[in-house]
Amino acid sequence: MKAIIFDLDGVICFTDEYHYLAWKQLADRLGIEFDRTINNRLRGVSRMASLEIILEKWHGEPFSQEQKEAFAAEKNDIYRESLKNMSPADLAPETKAALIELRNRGYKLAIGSSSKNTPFILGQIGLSGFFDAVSDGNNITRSKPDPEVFLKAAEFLGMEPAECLVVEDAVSGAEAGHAGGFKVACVGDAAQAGVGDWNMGSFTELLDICK
Ligand code: B16
Ligand code: MG
Repeated sequence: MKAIIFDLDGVICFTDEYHYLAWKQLADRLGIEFDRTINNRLRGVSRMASLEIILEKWHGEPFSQEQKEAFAAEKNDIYRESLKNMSPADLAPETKAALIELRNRGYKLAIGSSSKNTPFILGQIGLSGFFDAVSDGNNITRSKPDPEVFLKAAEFLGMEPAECLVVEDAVSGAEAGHAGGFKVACVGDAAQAGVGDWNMGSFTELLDICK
């Protein structure tokens, strides 16, 4: 392995709680049942696909595309307000140290995130310009579990999928990695589901996998 492609939300930083709270605020306003179990299905999934999952519990008249886009924008405004409070202190010191150690070991490092807010988040946590490549929601047309975001990251790095390890917290993200021909190391929800080639208890276990 020559490169590592990191998912952002749930791997490098914990914006997943902000996503949950923002969707919860929208769902409560619309009177739609939404809880943390449903929220787990939104991990790694694009904004509009997330909204469709939430609307499965809507039993009224179907919403128009225009209304759905307004709901997604409303959620994103709430979410972006929370992101404004993030700072480099939201990057765990052990995560930052592990990233630097992996770079020192000679690995190329990239981001593979479904989020269109990736550049803003990387800026907030002090990682703008740190990665060798960033593939995110702004350069893809198909969201995880489609492998497009990771294939683009490998392409930006000039590497083949077989040369890259994907690190993911979402089951949909692990599926995307495998569909693209990558090995996948999981943390969090995906590790608990046991869907990775490695299922880690913490991010720093990567230092044992990538010697
Ligand atoms: P945005 P990741 C994903 O980020 C999140 O896990 C998912 O919950 C979110 O809906 C998606 O980004 C899109 O985010 O609304 O900011 O474009 O895990 O792929 O880094
Ligand atoms: Mg994630």
